[in-house]
Amino acid sequence: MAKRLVTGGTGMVGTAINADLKIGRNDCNLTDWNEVNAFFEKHKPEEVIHTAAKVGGVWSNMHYKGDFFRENVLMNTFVIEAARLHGVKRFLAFLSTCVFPDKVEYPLNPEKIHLGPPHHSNDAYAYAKRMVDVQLRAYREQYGLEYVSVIPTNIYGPHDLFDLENGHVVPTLIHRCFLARERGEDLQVWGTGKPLREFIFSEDVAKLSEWALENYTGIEPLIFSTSEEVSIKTLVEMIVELLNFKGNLVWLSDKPDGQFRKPSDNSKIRAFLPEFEFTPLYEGLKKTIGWFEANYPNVRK
Ligand code: GFB
Repeated sequence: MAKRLVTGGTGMVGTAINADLKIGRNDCNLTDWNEVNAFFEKHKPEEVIHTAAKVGGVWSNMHYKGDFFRENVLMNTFVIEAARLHGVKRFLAFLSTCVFPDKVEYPLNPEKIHLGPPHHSNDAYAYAKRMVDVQLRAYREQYGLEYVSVIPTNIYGPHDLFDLENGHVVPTLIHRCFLARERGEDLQVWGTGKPLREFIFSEDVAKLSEWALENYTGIEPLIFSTSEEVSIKTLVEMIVELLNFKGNLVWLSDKPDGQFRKPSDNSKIRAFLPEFEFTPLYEGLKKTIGWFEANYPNVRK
């Protein structure tokens, strides 16, 4: 078995992936070239799944654009370059559905990534992630490296960041709903509830990533998606039911809706793995909430 390294090994997706070596932010500062280079020199991984990234929900994407751009560009550039220099054979990187243009014909597919500007709410992060595609294409052309990338939709699951302001919608609402229930307060939800999202369970992403690392060599990023759109309102109803919250909902119209929808085309992964069963949203939420309640307050928040 080849020696496999997972960056972001303490994060939501990284914890669910099987690997010989997992590193988190305390093991190696991936925005520092000398540290990254020394790490690869010392540990000599043969395969890499690069999940590490500075990520967050719509709020943090809007308010920390400089940090999101700089940290992601540096991490991705350095990790891919260290992999090349130290002879890594197989490499998988993560993009995100926000890399797609805001105004483009649906469904989203990999040929459309560079056809126009991303949604302004997360453009800094999206451009940084688009550069992963550019770098991998360049490295393939010049060095013949068959490194690959994948595009998961909105991922949720155990070990997520349950920050009340900067997290993604699922972990943030789980945490806020839990607190509202404990304190007997109203549950505050952002926006109108009308936007549509495609959610994917972290353990599904981990399984698909392992498969793709071992089997996929194409240059087109592979979309990981259930292709099932769910409104924020429906998502909230599921979380409320699973947490047995009996209070009132308050929709905060001054908070952002973000992009209205971003439906993606999952036909390629479906064709490769016709038997693969995605975890239904309700089941995934149940597992995530079970994990959250069992681990609270020792969750990342
Ligand atoms: O997960 P989220 O923040 O990211 O979801 P995006 C935002 C949607 O959930 C918006 C609604 O329609 C919000 O109005 N929402 C409702 C909330 N209540 C809340 C809440 O308390 N917190 C949050 N965060 N949202 C991100 C991108 O977009 O998706 C990233 O910004 C990345 O770059 C990620 O691509 C997958 O789906 O809007």
